[in-house]
Amino acid sequence: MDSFLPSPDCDTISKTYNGQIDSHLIQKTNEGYREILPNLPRGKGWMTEHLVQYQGVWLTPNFALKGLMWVQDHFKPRSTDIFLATFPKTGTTWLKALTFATVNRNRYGFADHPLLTTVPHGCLPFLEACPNDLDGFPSPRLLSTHIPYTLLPNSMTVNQSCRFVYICRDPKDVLVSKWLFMNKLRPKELAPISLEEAFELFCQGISHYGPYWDHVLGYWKASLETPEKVLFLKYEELKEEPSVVVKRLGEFLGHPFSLEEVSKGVVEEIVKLCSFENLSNLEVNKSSVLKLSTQIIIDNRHFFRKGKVGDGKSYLTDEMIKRINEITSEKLLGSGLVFGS
Ligand code: PAP
Repeated sequence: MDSFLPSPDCDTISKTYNGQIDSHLIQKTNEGYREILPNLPRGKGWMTEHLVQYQGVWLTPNFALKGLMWVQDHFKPRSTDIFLATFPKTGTTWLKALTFATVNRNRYGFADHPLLTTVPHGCLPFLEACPNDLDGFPSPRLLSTHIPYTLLPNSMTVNQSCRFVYICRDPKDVLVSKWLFMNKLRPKELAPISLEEAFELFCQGISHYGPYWDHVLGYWKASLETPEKVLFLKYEELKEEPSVVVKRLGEFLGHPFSLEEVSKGVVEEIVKLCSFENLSNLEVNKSSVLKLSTQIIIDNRHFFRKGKVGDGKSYLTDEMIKRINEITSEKLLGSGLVFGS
């Protein structure tokens, strides 16, 4: 299994989107992008000055929009592809670590595992961040994406048997995690965004890849319609019973844990390796950076804050909690999906 691809995302995307790699397809995407950009609705940005709305979803006007357009126009999926799909701050880093460790468990020992020296984002790249590299990746490709299910091209969702693992999280925790994270990344020239402002924007759906509830529902419905293709997980369940969820993950990905592995404690080893306590204390995750583009360089430590369920509530007023709970109940009504209180 050759899924370990040390962080090709970063440099490639920046060169690509800055036009230094001469590619006909990228040029075509860039042309389409320049044509549509001026006419897109704008909203206040969390990390960038503003976000733009494209096909109903709010995106950063450069990186995310171009990435989505490229995927829709030119990405060539393979039937063996596995995508980790997430809305930002719902558990991407954790899910990447668990998936990478599960799929590659016969390849690496726990004592010298790549996750001990590489941030999970470096082990499992973003689909929309590395357009030029993907064709050269060996199968099965393990990729991640923030793109809502409903915006993915049919080539990924209908025509191929690609598999998706989606993780969602209580919106209050997502909002607060996102607000704190984005303010760390927000350029100094822009005033920090207040929690009140972030709350309003989030409730209106104006946040990266938002509205949040639409994102969740897209994958939720797909998981009900095609459970063999879409595994739907909750951060809270993963926190509560990590071993149970990791076994489900292994099963779904076609790498079920044998009885022998279970009795030897392999599942627990994976859970321990990928735990917040372990990952957040590793040197690489305390002091190195992830280079997503020439402009976007993120300290790895920002991906690990508290890793707790329910922490969002300690930042929000009772009124805010009430309102976000009401929006959630309304949006999810009849879907069969519920979040905690
Ligand atoms: P991203 O979208 O920027 O990749 P993502 O990994 O989805 O972020 O979410 C980050 C959240 O997951 C953080 O939550 P917090 O702000 O509420 O603390 C982060 O702490 C948490 N997280 C990261 N790694 C783990 C882990 N191994 N176990 C549990 N939670 C984790």
